[in-house]
Amino acid sequence: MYHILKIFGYVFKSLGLKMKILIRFIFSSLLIGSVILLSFSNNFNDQLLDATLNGKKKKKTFHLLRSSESETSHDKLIGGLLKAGFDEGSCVSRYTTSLLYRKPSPYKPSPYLVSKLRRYEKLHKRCGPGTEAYKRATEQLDENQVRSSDKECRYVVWVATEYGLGNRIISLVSSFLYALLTDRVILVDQRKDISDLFCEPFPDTSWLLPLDFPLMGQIDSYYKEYSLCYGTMLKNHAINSTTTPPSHLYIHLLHDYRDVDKMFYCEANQAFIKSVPWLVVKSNLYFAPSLWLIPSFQTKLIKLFPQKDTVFHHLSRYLFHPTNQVWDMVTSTYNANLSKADEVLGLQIRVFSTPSGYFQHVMDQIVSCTQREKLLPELATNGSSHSQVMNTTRSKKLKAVLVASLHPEYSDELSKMFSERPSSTGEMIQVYQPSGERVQQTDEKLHDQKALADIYLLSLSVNIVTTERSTFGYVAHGLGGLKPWILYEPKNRKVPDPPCVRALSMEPCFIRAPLHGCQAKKIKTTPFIKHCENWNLGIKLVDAPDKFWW
Ligand SMILES: Nc1nc2c(ncn2[C@@H]2O[C@H](COP(=O)(O)OP(=O)(O)O)[C@@H](O)[C@H]2O)c(=O)[nH]1
Ligand SMILES: [Mg+2]
Repeated sequence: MYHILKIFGYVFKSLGLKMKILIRFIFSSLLIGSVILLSFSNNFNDQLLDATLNGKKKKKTFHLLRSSESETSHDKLIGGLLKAGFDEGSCVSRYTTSLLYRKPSPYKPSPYLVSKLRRYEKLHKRCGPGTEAYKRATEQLDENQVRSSDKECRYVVWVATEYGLGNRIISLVSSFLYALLTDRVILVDQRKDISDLFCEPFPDTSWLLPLDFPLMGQIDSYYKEYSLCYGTMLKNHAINSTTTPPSHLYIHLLHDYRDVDKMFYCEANQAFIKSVPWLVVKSNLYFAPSLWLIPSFQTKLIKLFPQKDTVFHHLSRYLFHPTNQVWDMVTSTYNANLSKADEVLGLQIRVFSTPSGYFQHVMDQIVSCTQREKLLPELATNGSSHSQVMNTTRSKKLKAVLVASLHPEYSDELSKMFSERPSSTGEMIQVYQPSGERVQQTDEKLHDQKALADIYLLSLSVNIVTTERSTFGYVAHGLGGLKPWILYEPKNRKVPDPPCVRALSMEPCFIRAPLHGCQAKKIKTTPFIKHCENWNLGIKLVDAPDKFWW
């Protein structure tokens, strides 16, 4: 290199003055031109990236986002959960989400989970849409028979059902876990707005089920009656040891499933299912806990998730990266309203009664729960002014309350309450609600994007209060690695006593668990499976040893 430069020097010296000036001019123009081009191409991405980082720069206290430290050394691959090398600009949230969290997640993925995900990514790339293997696998669907030579790729097709975003996310996580455990590739139905919400999670391939998938015209009609519904085949005694496996099966795991459908969770039935290349799954449930009760899966699961209540937390952070549009909503709200606070309390208020709306007893319940659990301060005694309280108390903390609800009245009331009278501790309480959609409008693009932004914002809280049996709340606390306080369902329009309870774990509840089938005994005796708080029909994962030692 040194010699080349030396030769270039001699040649340059020997040139005339005009030639030298011309060469200098060309080089300088090239340099300036490329710098301008580079900055232009990064401009949009930088703006979003900046939006993510800006909130952090405004932080006041140490435990919030620490500017220089988190910008340079933040764990953008979240402990190896994510793979490096994706284009950062097309999905800014992928590597910057962790910047917005007030502290890094204390839950680290196991090395086995990390290596399993890397192997999964390779499998998905080999079998995903557009590959020869995918083409061969879909040809089997036309012929409706399994070619023994073509067993290299097997699939789980996750169908988007009519249920809300929370249900979609929890069932997708469960289906992905099933795919991981059975070496299948997951493909997601893209006909609803999934690609307006999430970026592609796997490198150099796609998780979207191609629109020309051969069964696309039929899958909406699949239900319990369908002859290739697995439960129905069992009911009709259509499966025995000599049955040739079909090229696809429909697995019905919706809340209205029958005992025969629940036999999907039995170890003995998995052998037949394994031989079927295409599984079309409809679910609105978080069925992961029951996968833990299938003995051959449990061995793998213990290695994948040594801390058993981290399944949803890790898999949701691995799979779901909001699109730039949604991320813009999250970061702009965060930077404008939450970044300056010393602490954020998330309040997720879902009113399931009909009619839904604002109710005084729900408002009273929220105040009662948050004050009793010391999540929000009491109000100062009547007559004391803001300045008096500030002078007599030491705390000058700013607490932001992020409210997610379809009804804006809850945050309005809370805000009014804390603006009219100071808090007894001197803490400043600021209430903020990013959206107030009033009615559920699932599959409206902007509505669903706002819902996802709300879920992400809730997940950034330090503490979170959610509503009993709300899957929207499940996703927010699971994603955030937060053990929520759960608001009990009010009965007869009265504030429940107690108003809320601390959750057993950050995992979602499997609200329609197969309590009476092959897993009945195991549900009772497995230490890391518990009935959900106040909901005996459901089960959830908690962190506990694998076996009882007494
Ligand atoms: N933006 C927003 N949408 C909500 C909120 N609560 C409910 N929704 C909408 O209503 C749907 C409710 O379905 P789901 O997510 O399954 O939650 P669940 O009904 O509480 O179990 C969501 O997907 C949203 O479309 C909220 O707090 N914010
Ligand atoms: Mg729901």
